[in-house]
Amino acid sequence: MAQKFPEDFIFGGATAAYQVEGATQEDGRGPCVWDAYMNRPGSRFNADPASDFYHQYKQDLQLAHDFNINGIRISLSWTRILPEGEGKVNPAGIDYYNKLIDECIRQGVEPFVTLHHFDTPLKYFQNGHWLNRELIDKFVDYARICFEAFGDRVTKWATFNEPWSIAQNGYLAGNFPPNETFQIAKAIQIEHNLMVAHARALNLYKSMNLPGKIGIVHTLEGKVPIMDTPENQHARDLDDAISNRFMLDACYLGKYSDTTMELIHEILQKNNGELITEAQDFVDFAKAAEQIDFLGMNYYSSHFLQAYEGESQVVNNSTGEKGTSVFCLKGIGARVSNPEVPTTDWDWPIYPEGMYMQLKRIARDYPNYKEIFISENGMGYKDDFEDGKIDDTPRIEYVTKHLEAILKAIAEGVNVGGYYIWSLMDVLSWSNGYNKRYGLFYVDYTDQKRYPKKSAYWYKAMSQRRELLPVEEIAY
Ligand code: BGP
Repeated sequence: MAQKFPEDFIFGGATAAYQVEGATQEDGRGPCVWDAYMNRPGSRFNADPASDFYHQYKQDLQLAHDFNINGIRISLSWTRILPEGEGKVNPAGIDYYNKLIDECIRQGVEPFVTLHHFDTPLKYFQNGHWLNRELIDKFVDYARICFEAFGDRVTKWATFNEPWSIAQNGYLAGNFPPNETFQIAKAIQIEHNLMVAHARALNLYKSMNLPGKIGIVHTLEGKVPIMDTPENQHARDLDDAISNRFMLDACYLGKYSDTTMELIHEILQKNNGELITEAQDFVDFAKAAEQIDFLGMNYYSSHFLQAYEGESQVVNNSTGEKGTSVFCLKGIGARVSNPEVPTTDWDWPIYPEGMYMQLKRIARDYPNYKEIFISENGMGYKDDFEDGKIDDTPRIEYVTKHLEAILKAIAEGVNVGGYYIWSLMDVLSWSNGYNKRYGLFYVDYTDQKRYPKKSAYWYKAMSQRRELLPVEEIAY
């Protein structure tokens, strides 16, 4: 008999405020970093109206309900709640999220709420962003307001979405604001500061005796040596340390292990940088590591590492033109293509083994973890729309392989409580715009109509039967 997903497994869909809401100027919302960035001269796209979730949320939650989706990741827009980032609360912002959360519950779609999904208030971004430690306290103040307003009903909270993407994309690859490249020391400092903000918000939540659970969402990229030489393995370890291990240690060990710090110091030394920490940070880490309820794991892809001695160089593929990416970091390694592994049009290797490896690795290296949710996984694809139909079989195949990896890890004892496909409906992609689609529901951006893709019917049948289904079984 085919392996079943656990009884209470969540088949969810993921979104993020900035990528779906639109309405960036409505009802008193203040500016965040991405508003200024997306509206810069020469920008190819912006966030209005995105998927118009601000107005269409009832329709989207009805669809989620009808397609047997029992969980949704949403995030809160900091500047909808606090237009200035601090100070006066905007009642319209609180009102919107109250209505949204209530509607989720009414439709039986449990909300998994992230406090920060990349959209830092503009003012703080301009004032040093996460390099400025003052932002840590501002974040905790904002978190308190959210916990007080929504904590009676929200049962899953995440402090941050993908701290690594904030650091890597903004300060190494240069495809997120502030578009800096190769600032390796800054990236590591930002990771640390974000871990402090995470720990303090989590500890605050735990002191408030609210009924829900709290964790963090990390993107865990698989790292594999392209050929098994000691030099390539070391490049793998270095890339893994900066991308994954450094922050997992903070969240689950409550400190950075000696081996982790050796790797981080090696990277810093080769890039003439230093890491600044305060003694209290580690007190907060230790307390949070004891209390963290779950890890949200986003997984899309893995990197194949080759030893590299040269200067840093990065070329981002943000148009979907296959084979155009370059990613080499000084003191770390080169991410090279593996001819045996297929890629998406955006050069992301499709490598479900990497997901399995990361799940096992959490269970092995951080045995105090309680539960893991796959908080994002999915395939960016240029969907063909024909007479209201979208046959996205490649997406179904991609997701199938990843769900197989999850089932394998579950069978071997890893506690995975749910899967949130990225994305519920088509959304704005941060650096790729609107032609890179991920949704179960197609969005016609001209009139905001939704069309269930073949994958939506497949996902529904799977969620009903709690087992993987061959794509051929879906009549569409
Ligand atoms: C994750 C983010 C999401 C989402 C996804 C897909 O890193 O948490 O917000 O955008 O990646 O990425 P992209 O849109 O760049 O393809």
